[in-house]
Amino acid sequence: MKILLVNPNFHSGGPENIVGTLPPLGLLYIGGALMKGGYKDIELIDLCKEEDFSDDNEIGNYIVNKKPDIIFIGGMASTASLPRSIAISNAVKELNNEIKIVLGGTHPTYMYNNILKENSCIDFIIRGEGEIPSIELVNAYDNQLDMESIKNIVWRDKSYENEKIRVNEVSDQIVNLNEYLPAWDLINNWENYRAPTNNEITTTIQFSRGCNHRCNFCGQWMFWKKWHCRSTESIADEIKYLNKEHGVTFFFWADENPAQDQKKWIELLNSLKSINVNNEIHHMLNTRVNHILRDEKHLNLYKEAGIFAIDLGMESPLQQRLDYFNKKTTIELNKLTLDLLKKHDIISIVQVLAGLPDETCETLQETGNIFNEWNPDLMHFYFTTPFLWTEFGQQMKKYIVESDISKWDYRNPILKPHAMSLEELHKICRWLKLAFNFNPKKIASIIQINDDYRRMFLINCLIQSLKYRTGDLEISKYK
Ligand code: B12
Ligand code: SF4
Repeated sequence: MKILLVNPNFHSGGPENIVGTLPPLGLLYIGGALMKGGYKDIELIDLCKEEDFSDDNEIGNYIVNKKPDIIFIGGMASTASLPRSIAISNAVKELNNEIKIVLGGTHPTYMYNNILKENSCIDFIIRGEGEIPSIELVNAYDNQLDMESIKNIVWRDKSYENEKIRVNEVSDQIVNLNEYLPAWDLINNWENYRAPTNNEITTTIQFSRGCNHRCNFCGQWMFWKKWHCRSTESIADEIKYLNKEHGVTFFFWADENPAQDQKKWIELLNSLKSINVNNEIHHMLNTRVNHILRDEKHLNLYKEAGIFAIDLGMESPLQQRLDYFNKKTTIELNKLTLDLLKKHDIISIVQVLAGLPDETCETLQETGNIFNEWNPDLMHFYFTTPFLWTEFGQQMKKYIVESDISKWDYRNPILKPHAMSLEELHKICRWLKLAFNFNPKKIASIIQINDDYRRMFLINCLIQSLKYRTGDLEISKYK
């Protein structure tokens, strides 16, 4: 049984320009699970890195020549990359209709009905965490067993005259993250994964899945069902292995909320500190404002562990927005958090959500002014994106003006504000970001940073931010 894991070629710029396009961790977890299930003939095709194709037909040929029985396909940004997954699957099926194609990830987990109805090239969809259903599905296919008992899959029942889409029961089971590990050996060229900002070999890793918060625009908390993590030993061992065997020194954490359990988190930071003896390992992660404040007296430990930059989904400096998004924080606490990170020489990266229906030139200007005053090290302007499985997505349906989901990547406006055109929204956000990043005071303060690593990282981030400006690009799908 030959299995291919295919990461579709999709790029959207933004944070990719800072950390790079990293190994596709979701597919590597699926690969690890399938190997554990006894399937050894598995290959990863990362089309984000193998880019010498001129069209989908060439990609189809390349894949079909590898003679797979089953293909697992899915991009990390599962909404915006879906059209690429579908185009590649169509190209494969045109050449060989016998190959089975399985799709997974967040978007298919919720939008399975539309996807299967509209795309005959997809045979199966796996919903939620993919590890266990992937093993069960391949096993059932391999041994011609019934698909009915496999939880979390959606499939085409051909025993009906016109075929029926069957949606199997969803399991309550949560993956034991100590038992299922990514199949790192499937990566054949780690040199592909150097970050543009520091030229270090980079990867995503994951300690925990899920989040106990309930922000109204976010579907991640419901996707993972409940917060669960692996042992601190197992992730520390994985970091040691990746560093020693593959030279990885820059780790971008995939966790939504890694610090949720303070006891485990501090234990983990101590393990990370013990393996960061030469200060060569660099971690960048997302966390919440309340955890930075909670851990104030441990922020030196964060640094000793190798955490040099923290991404904060602050979303807005306007309290009514924070309340609407259900962020459960206040603007005062947000400001305090940025001050604390600055005091401890940890780079702060702030994500801002712009483009709600009530956005105006004034609210944008106020957002820019407040962030200029708060002075995080970096700021990303994202356009609020109404994924339909979220409460926010349901509320925003009537304001959606962009139906091409390849643009649902936070870099294109999807909702039309009442008081401004999409072009105005675009331009103002771009201008605010440029004015923020290239404020002479900011540049002067970056140049004065004593630490070479942080100074060069920030300078390179600014250079990269010029390369693709917010919402200004149409990157070719083949480049
Ligand atoms: C790390 C990360 C990045 C890194 C890149 C990592 C990389 N590999 O290149 C950076 C910062 C560069 C980045 C960029 C972007 N990202 Co991002 N990113 C993440 C993050 C934090 C972790 C992704 C991850 O590795 N998760 C861990 C793995 C194990 O989970 P998983 O991928 O979901 O996989 C599991 C299941 O979904 C399923 N599964 C997944 N794929 C498949 C496929 C098959 C066949 C099967 C059966 C199952 C299956 O099984 C897996 C194991 O259980 C997530 C949020 C999150 N915590 O997941 C956002 C997230 C994936 N990113 C998102 C977005 C929008 C983007 C960007 C478009 C933003 C932008 N404009 O730049 C770009 C797109 C870049 C690209 N080329 O696709 C969104 C996607 C939303 C959506 N509905 O599509 C997310 C969910 C963030 C969010 N909350 O909105 N990202
Ligand atoms: S804190 Fe982050 S991961 Fe958790 S619900 Fe809010 S946006 Fe989603």
